[in-house]
Amino acid sequence: MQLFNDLLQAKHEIVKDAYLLTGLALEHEALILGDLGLVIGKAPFRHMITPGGFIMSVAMTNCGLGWVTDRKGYRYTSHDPISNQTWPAIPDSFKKLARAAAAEAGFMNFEPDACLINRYNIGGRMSLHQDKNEQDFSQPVVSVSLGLPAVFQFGGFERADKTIRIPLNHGDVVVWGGEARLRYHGVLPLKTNYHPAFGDYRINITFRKAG
Ligand code: MD3
Ligand code: FE
Repeated sequence: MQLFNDLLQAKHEIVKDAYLLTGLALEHEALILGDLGLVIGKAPFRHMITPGGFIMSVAMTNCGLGWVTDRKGYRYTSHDPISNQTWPAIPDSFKKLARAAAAEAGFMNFEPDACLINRYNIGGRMSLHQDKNEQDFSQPVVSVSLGLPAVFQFGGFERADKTIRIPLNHGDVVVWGGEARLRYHGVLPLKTNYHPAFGDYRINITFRKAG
């Protein structure tokens, strides 16, 4: 299966300090899928509530430290509020992919402690936002796309700044660090589609240093 993956792999600089690494997750796919199944067996996907009271269209779960939202606000927690157990540990296969991707983009020794897993169904979307619940903006964010394709929106440092659209496919990895770390970004509504392994879902796994 891996014979041709290197032909699909390429590195594109989107803007300064933001890189699209096409196909990078493909060589890690079997291990990632196995470990993803173990994580969601312990911490199932759920639709969280925004501080404003809206149900998110994207279903989420976590491993390591977990990003949560409810009427009280956005934050990172050590425990899953549904099970009251600690979130599952970040699997070694996930850490290995995150470190390899960060290094490929020039961010050495990335040690993520938080991993958010987003599940989009058809029509699922994420409106423009900044990721700013983390302690240390000097560390990059690594984002792994699996399953259905999506169009990512990438903007500036203010919500009203112009955005560009970047198609993201199964196996693509994006690394955002340095000056790109606080750019606005979002995901346009998923189009009707079918992926052989993921059916009508897109999964996005993001790695961060939150603590
Ligand atoms: C650009 N998720 O969970 S991460 C999120 O496809 C989120 O589910 C997206 O945005 C998704 O917060 C993809 C993309 C991402 C993450 C951090 C960034 C883009 C970024 C930080 C700065 C700039
Ligand atoms: Fe984000």
